[in-house]
Amino acid sequence: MMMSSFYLFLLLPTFFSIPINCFNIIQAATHQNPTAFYNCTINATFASNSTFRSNTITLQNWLSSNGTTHPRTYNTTVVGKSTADTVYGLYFCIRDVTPGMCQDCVVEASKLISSLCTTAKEAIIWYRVCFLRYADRHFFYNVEETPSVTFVSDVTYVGQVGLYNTILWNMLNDMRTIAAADSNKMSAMTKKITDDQNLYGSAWCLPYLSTENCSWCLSDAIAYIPAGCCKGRSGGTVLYPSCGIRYELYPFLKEHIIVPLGPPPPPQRDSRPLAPTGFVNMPLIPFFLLLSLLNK
Ligand SMILES: *[C@@H]1O[C@H](CO)[C@@H](O)[C@H](O)[C@H]1NC(C)=O
Ligand SMILES: *[C@@H]1O[C@H](CO)[C@@H](O)[C@H](O)[C@H]1NC(C)=O
Ligand SMILES: *[C@@H]1O[C@H](CO)[C@@H](O)[C@H](O)[C@H]1NC(C)=O
Ligand SMILES: *[C@@H]1O[C@H](CO)[C@@H](O)[C@H](O)[C@H]1NC(C)=O
Ligand SMILES: *[C@@H]1O[C@H](CO)[C@@H](O)[C@H](O)[C@H]1NC(C)=O
Ligand SMILES: CC(=O)N[C@H]1CO[C@H](CO)[C@@H](O)[C@@H]1O
Repeated sequence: MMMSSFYLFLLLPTFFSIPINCFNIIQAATHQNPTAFYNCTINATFASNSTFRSNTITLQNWLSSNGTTHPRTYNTTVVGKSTADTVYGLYFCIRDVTPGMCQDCVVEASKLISSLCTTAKEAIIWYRVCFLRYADRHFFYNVEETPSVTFVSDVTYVGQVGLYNTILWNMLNDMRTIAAADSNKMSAMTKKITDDQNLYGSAWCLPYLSTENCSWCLSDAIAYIPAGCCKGRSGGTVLYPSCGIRYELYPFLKEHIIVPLGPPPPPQRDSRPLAPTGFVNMPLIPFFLLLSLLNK
Protein backbone atom coordinates (compact mmCIF):
# COMPACT_ATOMS: atom_id res chain seq x y z
CA MET A 1 0.00 0.00 0.00
CA MET A 2 2.77 2.38 0.93
CA MET A 3 4.58 1.33 -2.17
CA SER A 4 1.61 1.92 -4.38
CA SER A 5 0.84 5.32 -2.91
CA PHE A 6 4.48 6.22 -3.31
CA TYR A 7 4.25 5.46 -6.97
CA LEU A 8 1.02 7.32 -7.31
CA PHE A 9 2.63 10.23 -5.59
CA LEU A 10 5.41 10.21 -8.13
CA LEU A 11 2.89 10.03 -10.90
CA LEU A 12 1.38 13.41 -10.16
CA PRO A 13 0.70 14.66 -13.63
CA THR A 14 2.61 17.85 -14.24
CA PHE A 15 4.74 19.38 -16.91
CA PHE A 16 7.68 19.84 -14.62
CA SER A 17 9.75 18.18 -12.05
CA ILE A 18 9.23 19.80 -8.70
CA PRO A 19 11.19 23.04 -9.03
CA ILE A 20 13.91 22.55 -6.47
CA ASN A 21 16.35 24.51 -8.56
CA CYS A 22 14.74 26.39 -11.31
CA PHE A 23 17.07 28.14 -13.70
CA ASN A 24 15.76 30.89 -15.81
CA ILE A 25 12.47 31.07 -13.97
CA ILE A 26 10.29 33.27 -16.01
CA GLN A 27 8.00 34.48 -13.30
CA ALA A 28 6.20 32.47 -10.72
CA ALA A 29 2.64 33.55 -11.25
CA THR A 30 1.89 33.82 -7.59
CA HIS A 31 3.73 32.81 -4.48
CA GLN A 32 0.98 30.33 -3.71
CA ASN A 33 1.37 28.81 -7.07
CA PRO A 34 4.77 27.37 -7.84
CA THR A 35 3.27 25.33 -10.68
CA ALA A 36 2.76 28.28 -13.04
CA PHE A 37 5.43 30.08 -15.03
CA TYR A 38 4.69 32.78 -17.50
CA ASN A 39 6.30 35.42 -19.68
CA CYS A 40 4.56 38.42 -21.17
CA THR A 41 6.98 38.67 -24.04
CA ILE A 42 6.94 42.01 -25.80
CA ASN A 43 5.03 43.61 -22.96
CA ALA A 44 3.50 47.04 -23.04
CA THR A 45 3.54 47.57 -26.79
CA PHE A 46 -0.09 48.42 -27.29
CA ALA A 47 -2.91 50.11 -25.42
CA SER A 48 -4.86 47.77 -23.22
CA ASN A 49 -8.09 48.89 -24.83
CA SER A 50 -7.00 48.10 -28.39
CA THR A 51 -8.61 45.77 -30.90
CA PHE A 52 -5.66 43.44 -30.47
CA ARG A 53 -6.43 43.18 -26.79
CA SER A 54 -10.07 42.38 -27.37
CA ASN A 55 -9.08 39.83 -30.03
CA THR A 56 -6.68 38.30 -27.51
CA ILE A 57 -9.53 37.92 -25.05
CA THR A 58 -11.69 36.36 -27.75
CA LEU A 59 -8.85 33.96 -28.53
CA GLN A 60 -8.53 32.96 -24.91
CA ASN A 61 -12.26 32.30 -24.76
CA TRP A 62 -12.05 30.16 -27.88
CA LEU A 63 -9.14 28.19 -26.51
CA SER A 64 -11.03 27.69 -23.26
CA SER A 65 -14.30 26.63 -24.85
CA ASN A 66 -13.79 25.45 -28.43
CA GLY A 67 -11.12 22.98 -27.42
CA THR A 68 -13.47 20.55 -25.68
CA THR A 69 -13.24 18.09 -28.52
CA HIS A 70 -9.46 18.40 -28.71
CA PRO A 71 -8.17 16.72 -25.58
CA ARG A 72 -4.44 17.42 -26.01
CA THR A 73 -3.79 20.32 -28.28
CA TYR A 74 -5.70 22.93 -30.21
CA ASN A 75 -4.83 26.00 -32.23
CA THR A 76 -6.96 28.84 -33.38
CA THR A 77 -6.69 32.25 -34.97
CA VAL A 78 -8.77 35.34 -34.41
CA VAL A 79 -8.57 37.22 -37.68
CA GLY A 80 -8.57 40.96 -37.15
CA LYS A 81 -9.70 43.64 -39.59
CA SER A 82 -6.04 44.40 -40.11
CA THR A 83 -3.12 41.93 -39.92
CA ALA A 84 -1.82 43.81 -36.91
CA ASP A 85 -4.93 42.82 -34.98
CA THR A 86 -4.81 39.12 -35.83
CA VAL A 87 -4.00 36.84 -32.87
CA TYR A 88 -2.70 33.28 -33.11
CA GLY A 89 -2.89 30.93 -30.18
CA LEU A 90 -2.68 27.36 -29.03
CA TYR A 91 -2.67 25.15 -26.00
CA PHE A 92 -0.98 21.84 -25.33
CA CYS A 93 -1.58 19.32 -22.55
CA ILE A 94 0.78 16.59 -21.40
CA ARG A 95 -0.01 12.97 -22.18
CA ASP A 96 -1.73 11.05 -19.39
CA VAL A 97 -4.30 13.72 -18.65
CA THR A 98 -7.98 13.22 -19.26
CA PRO A 99 -9.76 15.65 -21.62
CA GLY A 100 -11.47 17.12 -18.55
CA MET A 101 -8.18 17.80 -16.78
CA CYS A 102 -6.76 19.34 -19.95
CA GLN A 103 -9.78 21.58 -20.36
CA ASP A 104 -9.74 22.67 -16.70
CA CYS A 105 -6.07 23.50 -16.97
CA VAL A 106 -6.57 25.54 -20.13
CA VAL A 107 -9.40 27.50 -18.52
CA GLU A 108 -7.24 28.31 -15.48
CA ALA A 109 -4.15 29.08 -17.53
CA SER A 110 -6.17 31.33 -19.77
CA LYS A 111 -7.55 33.30 -16.81
CA LEU A 112 -4.07 33.66 -15.33
CA ILE A 113 -2.40 34.85 -18.51
CA SER A 114 -5.26 37.20 -19.24
CA SER A 115 -4.92 38.90 -15.87
CA LEU A 116 -1.11 38.88 -15.84
CA CYS A 117 -0.27 39.94 -19.38
CA THR A 118 -2.74 42.70 -20.07
CA THR A 119 -0.59 44.53 -22.59
CA ALA A 120 1.41 41.78 -24.24
CA LYS A 121 1.55 41.16 -27.99
CA GLU A 122 2.82 37.72 -27.18
CA ALA A 123 2.65 35.61 -24.03
CA ILE A 124 3.15 32.09 -22.76
CA ILE A 125 2.15 30.30 -19.58
CA TRP A 126 3.10 26.84 -18.37
CA TYR A 127 0.56 25.73 -15.81
CA ARG A 128 0.56 22.29 -14.24
CA VAL A 129 -0.45 19.96 -17.08
CA CYS A 130 -0.85 22.43 -19.91
CA PHE A 131 0.69 25.39 -21.60
CA LEU A 132 -0.96 28.17 -23.52
CA ARG A 133 0.60 30.65 -25.87
CA TYR A 134 -0.53 33.48 -28.12
CA ALA A 135 1.24 35.88 -30.44
CA ASP A 136 0.61 38.36 -33.21
CA ARG A 137 2.30 36.06 -35.73
CA HIS A 138 1.76 32.51 -36.97
CA PHE A 139 4.24 30.50 -34.88
CA PHE A 140 2.70 27.02 -34.93
CA TYR A 141 5.23 25.38 -37.27
CA ASN A 142 8.30 27.27 -36.06
CA VAL A 143 11.11 26.04 -33.87
CA GLU A 144 10.83 28.44 -30.93
CA GLU A 145 13.21 28.04 -28.02
CA THR A 146 12.55 31.18 -26.01
CA PRO A 147 11.21 31.81 -23.48
CA SER A 148 12.24 28.58 -21.81
CA VAL A 149 12.05 27.03 -18.36
CA THR A 150 14.45 24.48 -16.93
CA PHE A 151 14.15 22.35 -13.83
CA VAL A 152 16.89 20.23 -12.38
CA SER A 153 16.97 17.77 -9.51
CA ASP A 154 19.23 18.97 -6.71
CA VAL A 155 20.44 15.40 -6.35
CA THR A 156 23.71 14.50 -8.07
CA TYR A 157 23.71 11.02 -9.57
CA VAL A 158 25.45 8.55 -7.26
CA GLY A 159 26.81 5.40 -8.87
CA GLN A 160 28.64 4.66 -12.09
CA VAL A 161 28.51 8.14 -13.51
CA GLY A 162 30.03 7.22 -16.87
CA LEU A 163 27.52 4.44 -17.42
CA TYR A 164 24.66 6.71 -16.31
CA ASN A 165 25.69 9.49 -18.68
CA THR A 166 25.96 7.09 -21.60
CA ILE A 167 22.54 5.56 -20.94
CA LEU A 168 21.01 8.99 -20.43
CA TRP A 169 22.51 10.44 -23.61
CA ASN A 170 21.42 7.44 -25.68
CA MET A 171 17.92 7.51 -24.23
CA LEU A 172 17.48 11.24 -24.91
CA ASN A 173 18.58 10.80 -28.50
CA ASP A 174 16.40 7.73 -29.01
CA MET A 175 13.42 9.66 -27.68
CA ARG A 176 14.21 12.51 -30.07
CA THR A 177 14.23 10.16 -33.08
CA ILE A 178 11.00 8.45 -32.04
CA ALA A 179 9.14 11.66 -31.18
CA ALA A 180 10.17 13.34 -34.44
CA ALA A 181 8.84 10.39 -36.46
CA ASP A 182 5.69 9.91 -34.36
CA SER A 183 2.44 11.31 -35.71
CA ASN A 184 1.66 12.80 -32.28
CA LYS A 185 5.30 13.93 -31.83
CA MET A 186 5.71 12.20 -28.48
CA SER A 187 7.84 9.49 -26.99
CA ALA A 188 8.41 7.91 -23.58
CA MET A 189 11.10 5.48 -22.48
CA THR A 190 12.38 3.35 -19.63
CA LYS A 191 16.04 2.24 -19.58
CA LYS A 192 17.69 -0.06 -17.11
CA ILE A 193 20.79 1.40 -15.45
CA THR A 194 21.39 -1.36 -12.92
CA ASP A 195 19.30 -4.31 -11.77
CA ASP A 196 17.47 -2.14 -9.30
CA GLN A 197 17.54 1.23 -11.01
CA ASN A 198 15.80 2.52 -14.10
CA LEU A 199 15.95 5.80 -15.95
CA TYR A 200 12.64 7.25 -17.19
CA GLY A 201 12.13 9.85 -19.86
CA SER A 202 9.73 11.60 -22.17
CA ALA A 203 10.01 13.96 -25.11
CA TRP A 204 7.41 15.92 -27.07
CA CYS A 205 7.09 18.48 -29.81
CA LEU A 206 4.06 20.49 -30.83
CA PRO A 207 2.30 18.20 -33.32
CA TYR A 208 2.42 20.98 -35.95
CA LEU A 209 6.20 20.69 -36.27
CA SER A 210 7.71 18.79 -39.18
CA THR A 211 9.88 15.76 -38.44
CA GLU A 212 12.99 17.83 -39.16
CA ASN A 213 11.91 20.74 -36.99
CA CYS A 214 10.91 18.47 -34.10
CA SER A 215 14.30 16.79 -34.29
CA TRP A 216 16.05 20.17 -34.44
CA CYS A 217 14.15 21.51 -31.42
CA LEU A 218 14.79 18.39 -29.33
CA SER A 219 18.47 18.34 -30.31
CA ASP A 220 18.84 21.80 -28.84
CA ALA A 221 16.95 20.82 -25.69
CA ILE A 222 19.13 17.72 -25.30
CA ALA A 223 22.33 19.70 -25.87
CA TYR A 224 21.29 22.03 -23.06
CA ILE A 225 21.14 19.16 -20.56
CA PRO A 226 24.90 18.54 -20.18
CA ALA A 227 25.93 22.00 -21.35
CA GLY A 228 23.44 24.25 -19.59
CA CYS A 229 21.40 22.89 -16.74
CA CYS A 230 21.76 19.38 -15.64
CA LYS A 231 25.23 17.86 -15.90
CA GLY A 232 25.57 14.94 -13.49
CA ARG A 233 22.11 15.42 -12.00
CA SER A 234 19.61 12.65 -11.42
CA GLY A 235 16.76 14.49 -13.13
CA GLY A 236 16.12 17.39 -15.46
CA THR A 237 13.47 19.10 -17.57
CA VAL A 238 13.89 21.56 -20.43
CA LEU A 239 10.73 23.24 -21.72
CA TYR A 240 10.72 25.29 -24.90
CA PRO A 241 7.59 26.71 -26.52
CA SER A 242 7.94 24.16 -29.36
CA CYS A 243 9.24 21.08 -27.58
CA GLY A 244 10.33 19.65 -24.26
CA ILE A 245 12.27 16.81 -22.71
CA ARG A 246 12.40 15.31 -19.22
CA TYR A 247 14.25 12.51 -17.45
CA GLU A 248 14.10 11.21 -13.89
CA LEU A 249 15.17 8.19 -11.85
CA TYR A 250 11.52 7.65 -10.97
CA PRO A 251 8.54 6.93 -13.22
CA PHE A 252 6.48 10.03 -13.97
CA LEU A 253 4.13 8.76 -16.67
CA LYS A 254 1.56 5.99 -16.60
CA GLU A 255 3.38 4.41 -19.49
CA HIS A 256 6.51 4.06 -17.35
CA ILE A 257 4.56 1.82 -14.98
CA ILE A 258 2.41 -0.02 -17.49
CA VAL A 259 5.50 -1.47 -19.15
CA PRO A 260 7.46 -2.46 -16.07
CA LEU A 261 11.04 -3.64 -16.31
CA GLY A 262 11.06 -6.22 -13.55
CA PRO A 263 9.91 -5.41 -10.04
CA PRO A 264 9.61 -1.70 -9.26
CA PRO A 265 12.68 -0.37 -7.47
CA PRO A 266 12.18 0.61 -3.84
CA PRO A 267 12.10 4.32 -3.15
CA GLN A 268 15.69 5.41 -2.80
CA ARG A 269 17.28 8.28 -1.05
CA ASP A 270 19.02 9.48 -4.16
CA SER A 271 15.93 9.36 -6.33
CA ARG A 272 13.83 11.65 -4.23
CA PRO A 273 13.89 15.14 -5.63
CA LEU A 274 10.45 15.62 -4.13
CA ALA A 275 11.87 17.49 -1.17
CA PRO A 276 9.34 19.54 0.77
CA THR A 277 10.67 22.79 -0.68
CA GLY A 278 8.23 24.20 -3.15
CA PHE A 279 5.83 21.42 -2.40
CA VAL A 280 4.41 22.57 0.90
CA ASN A 281 2.53 25.34 -0.81
CA MET A 282 0.77 23.07 -3.20
CA PRO A 283 -2.83 22.25 -2.48
CA LEU A 284 -2.93 18.53 -1.89
CA ILE A 285 -6.62 17.90 -2.33
CA PRO A 286 -6.76 18.72 -6.03
CA PHE A 287 -3.73 16.54 -6.58
CA PHE A 288 -5.41 13.59 -4.96
CA LEU A 289 -8.46 14.22 -7.06
CA LEU A 290 -6.23 14.20 -10.08
CA LEU A 291 -4.81 10.92 -8.89
CA SER A 292 -8.18 9.28 -8.65
CA LEU A 293 -8.97 10.52 -12.15
CA LEU A 294 -5.70 9.20 -13.44
CA ASN A 295 -6.26 5.90 -11.81
CA LYS A 296 -9.62 5.18 -13.38
C1 LIG B 1 3.48 44.64 -18.40
O1 LIG B 1 3.43 46.03 -18.59
C2 LIG B 1 2.50 46.68 -17.76
C3 LIG B 1 2.47 48.13 -18.16
O2 LIG B 1 3.77 48.64 -18.27
C4 LIG B 1 2.89 46.49 -16.30
O3 LIG B 1 1.95 47.11 -15.45
C5 LIG B 1 2.93 45.01 -16.00
O4 LIG B 1 3.40 44.79 -14.69
C6 LIG B 1 3.86 44.30 -16.97
N1 LIG B 1 3.73 42.89 -16.74
C7 LIG B 1 4.79 42.11 -16.64
C8 LIG B 1 4.48 40.70 -16.32
O5 LIG B 1 5.95 42.48 -16.82
C1 LIG C 1 -8.15 53.80 -25.66
O1 LIG C 1 -6.92 54.31 -25.23
C2 LIG C 1 -6.54 55.53 -25.88
C3 LIG C 1 -5.18 55.92 -25.36
O2 LIG C 1 -4.31 54.83 -25.33
C4 LIG C 1 -7.57 56.59 -25.63
O3 LIG C 1 -7.23 57.76 -26.35
C5 LIG C 1 -8.93 56.10 -26.07
O4 LIG C 1 -9.90 57.05 -25.74
C6 LIG C 1 -9.27 54.76 -25.42
N1 LIG C 1 -10.52 54.26 -25.94
C7 LIG C 1 -11.45 53.74 -25.18
C8 LIG C 1 -12.67 53.24 -25.87
O5 LIG C 1 -11.33 53.59 -23.95
C1 LIG D 1 -15.11 29.30 -31.30
O1 LIG D 1 -16.37 29.52 -30.70
C2 LIG D 1 -16.98 30.74 -31.07
C3 LIG D 1 -18.27 30.87 -30.32
O2 LIG D 1 -18.17 30.37 -29.04
C4 LIG D 1 -17.20 30.77 -32.56
O3 LIG D 1 -17.76 32.01 -32.94
C5 LIG D 1 -15.89 30.56 -33.27
O4 LIG D 1 -16.11 30.49 -34.67
C6 LIG D 1 -15.20 29.31 -32.80
N1 LIG D 1 -13.90 29.27 -33.41
C7 LIG D 1 -13.38 28.17 -33.90
C8 LIG D 1 -12.03 28.27 -34.50
O5 LIG D 1 -13.96 27.11 -33.86
C1 LIG E 1 10.87 24.85 -39.46
O1 LIG E 1 11.18 25.89 -38.56
C2 LIG E 1 11.66 27.06 -39.20
C3 LIG E 1 12.16 28.01 -38.13
O2 LIG E 1 11.25 28.20 -37.11
C4 LIG E 1 10.55 27.64 -40.04
O3 LIG E 1 10.98 28.82 -40.67
C5 LIG E 1 10.15 26.62 -41.09
O4 LIG E 1 9.04 27.08 -41.82
C6 LIG E 1 9.78 25.29 -40.43
N1 LIG E 1 9.64 24.28 -41.45
C7 LIG E 1 8.52 23.58 -41.61
C8 LIG E 1 8.55 22.56 -42.69
O5 LIG E 1 7.53 23.75 -40.92
C1 LIG F 1 10.62 36.72 -21.56
O1 LIG F 1 10.91 36.24 -22.85
C2 LIG F 1 11.76 37.10 -23.59
C3 LIG F 1 11.88 36.53 -24.98
O2 LIG F 1 12.21 35.20 -24.95
C4 LIG F 1 13.09 37.19 -22.89
O3 LIG F 1 13.93 38.08 -23.60
C5 LIG F 1 12.87 37.74 -21.49
O4 LIG F 1 14.08 37.75 -20.78
C6 LIG F 1 11.87 36.88 -20.74
N1 LIG F 1 11.57 37.49 -19.47
C7 LIG F 1 11.83 36.92 -18.31
C8 LIG F 1 11.41 37.66 -17.09
O5 LIG F 1 12.38 35.82 -18.24
C1 LIG G 1 -7.00 28.17 -36.96
C2 LIG G 1 -5.69 27.58 -37.36
O1 LIG G 1 -4.71 28.25 -37.59
N1 LIG G 1 -5.69 26.26 -37.44
C3 LIG G 1 -4.54 25.51 -37.80
C4 LIG G 1 -4.12 24.62 -36.69
O2 LIG G 1 -3.09 23.77 -37.09
C5 LIG G 1 -3.40 22.97 -38.20
C6 LIG G 1 -2.24 22.04 -38.45
O3 LIG G 1 -1.05 22.74 -38.62
C7 LIG G 1 -3.69 23.82 -39.39
O4 LIG G 1 -4.05 23.01 -40.49
C8 LIG G 1 -4.82 24.74 -39.06
O5 LIG G 1 -5.05 25.61 -40.12
